[in-house]
Amino acid sequence: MKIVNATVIITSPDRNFVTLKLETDEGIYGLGDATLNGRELAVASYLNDHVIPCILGRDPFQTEDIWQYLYRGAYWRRGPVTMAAIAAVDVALWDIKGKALNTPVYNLLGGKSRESLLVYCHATGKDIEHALEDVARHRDLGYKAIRVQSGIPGLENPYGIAKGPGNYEPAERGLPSEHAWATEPYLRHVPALFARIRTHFGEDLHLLHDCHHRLTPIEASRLGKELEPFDLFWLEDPTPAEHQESFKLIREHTTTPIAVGEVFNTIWDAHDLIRNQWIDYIRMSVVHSGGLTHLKKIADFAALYQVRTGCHGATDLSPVTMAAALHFGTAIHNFGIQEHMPHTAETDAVFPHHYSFKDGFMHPGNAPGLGVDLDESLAAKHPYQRAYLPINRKLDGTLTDW
Ligand code: CS2
Ligand code: MG
Repeated sequence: MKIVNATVIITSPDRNFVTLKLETDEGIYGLGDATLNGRELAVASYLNDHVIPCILGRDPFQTEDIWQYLYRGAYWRRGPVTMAAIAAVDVALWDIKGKALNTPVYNLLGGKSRESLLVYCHATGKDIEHALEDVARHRDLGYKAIRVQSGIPGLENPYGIAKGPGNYEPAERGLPSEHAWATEPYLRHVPALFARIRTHFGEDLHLLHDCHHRLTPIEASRLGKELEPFDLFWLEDPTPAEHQESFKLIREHTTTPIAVGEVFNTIWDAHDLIRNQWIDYIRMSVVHSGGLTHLKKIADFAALYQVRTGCHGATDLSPVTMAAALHFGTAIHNFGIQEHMPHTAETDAVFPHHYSFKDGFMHPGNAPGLGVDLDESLAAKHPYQRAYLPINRKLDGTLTDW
């Protein structure tokens, strides 16, 4: 079998998605997600201008060799644009392989280690009362694990909180908006939020919280310690992770489990975090970490240190990535949890899929390959629209992490 055609399809049903479609001489095609929120066109160009010419004519079954060719052959390794482009090719190849062998991708990755995957959703509210209402709503939808974020007194529009009814969307169309951030009221508020949730909902729900990289290691240590009585499933992205050793300080101060990795691209971003057991969950995604070929190696490495997976699953990862994550999580031994931020009906219409949600768990479906498709004529009706993630500044105007 040979790859004979490759197309990059950019569509914006309600947010931007970049998809790679690889076609073979036997009429089988595969899809790979290449979406990099706010930098979508850079990956599209990387694929069109530099990758596609090199892969036409190759055998799509050679997932390992093609991965190494794109990673090593470029000379310039790593980085989100490169690794998203490699992931798109890799995932499309696994999709082709599954379809050609008439089996779901999970069977190619080790077969079923479990029947379905525990997922967590997002509950948000402009204040504690509204957050409690949203937790109740998600519990009633069947979720067993809920990430909770709430507005902070004195801060307008903090990131991660829905502005109106319905789910929140990280990116905003147009140029980046700017918001004020202050750590002091946040640190005072979050323990009060989780105290109320536990009092109200009892011990059964798994509760999670995302710090969006905004704390210093010592601030994160304090928060982790203060949240211990509320038994969190995890505290996510407590501090930026370029300096992996920052997590040592947090680990030494708190037993609250720590999750990190949605912005990582290769094993080298997480190597020290994993081998020193400074984290409990690695959140790298199929699309931003070089695809299934690389993420499988990362999961196997993490398993040696009892670190489990908790793949990023926000709406800026397309249904192709969600499908790939579910096949991956079905097969690996050290699966922990999967993030589930449901896409809108418009996105689901552009990407019809076989995966499903029921009673707090997801299932990838049993269709050959990934079990997700792209309706190209519908996709063409939704052209790209510039969109960015918001920017955060401290009250004095200094740019901060988010
Ligand atoms: C968030 C994401 O889902 C999460 O954990 O951190 O919303 C993240 O901010 C976006 O995916 C960024 O593109
Ligand atoms: Mg996050």
